Amino acid sequence: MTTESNYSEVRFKTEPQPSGTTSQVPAAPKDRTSPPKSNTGCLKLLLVSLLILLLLKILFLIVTISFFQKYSNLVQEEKFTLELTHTMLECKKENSTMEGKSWSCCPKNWNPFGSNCYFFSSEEKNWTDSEKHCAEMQAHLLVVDSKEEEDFIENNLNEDHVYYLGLSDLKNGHWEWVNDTPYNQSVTFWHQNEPNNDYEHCVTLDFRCEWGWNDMSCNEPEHSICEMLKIYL
Ligand code: MMA
Ligand code: CA
Repeated sequence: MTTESNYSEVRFKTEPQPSGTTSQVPAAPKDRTSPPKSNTGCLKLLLVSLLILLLLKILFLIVTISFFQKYSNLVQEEKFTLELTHTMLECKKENSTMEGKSWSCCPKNWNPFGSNCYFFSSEEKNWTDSEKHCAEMQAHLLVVDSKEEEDFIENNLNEDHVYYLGLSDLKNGHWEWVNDTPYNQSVTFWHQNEPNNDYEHCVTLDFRCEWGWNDMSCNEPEHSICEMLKIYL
């Protein structure tokens, strides 16, 4: 406070004195009282601003810390689950990053296509056990969503094998995909004259000059195709 009053004194002293107006000298003490008033106003404003700034900083810190805690928990959980299921991943650098993650991965020995990974099982099991086997690998039996996906799958199959898909009418008597994707008649690849038997409730891919779908008994041991979403890291 003393320095402030000193400063105002200095200011008054250095202010140019109008020549020949000695009668205006008593006006100085009047002015001397007003600057501290506006200074306290400024000081209050400054203090309030600082307080708001401090509160905002604290709020920002809380939000940032809770976000990082949540995010790191998520990453840890994902890592933990995946390490138990798939010990080896094969990853590719992605150009379009998904939520800041720049690697898309499939388990070793799985085939990447689009946003999915595919596994062609060399073991032959009935339909239910084939689906179980996929589920044990965090996947499900193949669900065909497009002609492109069907073509990719067909190009990777062995013509001497028959493969189960994730399509059956076991539950409600109409065709249903294992992951509840709606059955779309315009995205089906049935062989000619298939499906042909009311007692055949599960769908396979088999080769008859070309690849196509067939309704089959669910008890027949066959190969199968598993599908899972790519893992983004
Ligand atoms: C034939 C054909 C199919 C039927 C299977 C059963 C190989 O294909 O009749 O429609 O589902 O046999 O094995
Ligand atoms: Ca059939």
